[in-house]
Amino acid sequence: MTTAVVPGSFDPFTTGHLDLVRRASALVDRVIVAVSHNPNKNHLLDIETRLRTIRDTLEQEGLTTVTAEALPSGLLVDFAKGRGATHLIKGLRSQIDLAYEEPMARMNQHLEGIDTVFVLTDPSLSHISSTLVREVAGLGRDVSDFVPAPVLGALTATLAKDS
Ligand code: COD
Repeated sequence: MTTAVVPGSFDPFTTGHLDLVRRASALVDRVIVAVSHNPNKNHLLDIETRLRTIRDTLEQEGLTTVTAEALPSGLLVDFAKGRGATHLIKGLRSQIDLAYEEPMARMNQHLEGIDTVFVLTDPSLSHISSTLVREVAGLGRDVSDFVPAPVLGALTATLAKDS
């Protein structure tokens, strides 16, 4: 059985992330969406909310070979190795993404022989990032084009609570 990890902050999980996960699930038998939690980072959605909304989305989309779990502190490759994964799968929106990802991919290959597979973003989704979704939603605009329905509910509730 082939297993790959799709890591990210997913704050929030967007339709771009969903496209990446769907395409990753066509490449391997099992995909683990690994949700990073950096205590020093000011996440909008807490880790429990991100996991719940990702799991609800996966269920809604019928992505039965994909699971989501929190990424423990430590090296991503150690987590991947521990789960029996042979590859990381990441999305590439632009040359900027590639420049950021390349040294990490090389380091992960060196450390544990785990290769990173890059999936080119669907051009119709390449402008979608968690950062911009947070910004647009925070300024009161509808972001239902950019996030799956379970995420939209949690995002709206969190922003209403914070305002
Ligand atoms: N369409 C398709 N894919 C997309 C889109 C989109 N519109 N938007 C984002 N993506 C992809 C990204 O390219 C990425 O592959 C993934 O979705 C997740 O995106 P984000 O923004 O949630 O994730 P990031 O950039 O915050 O990454 C967090 C990671 C934990 C993945 C990263 O920091 C990482 O790999 N850390 C490694 C830690 C480590 O072990 N370091 C030491 C050795 S390298």
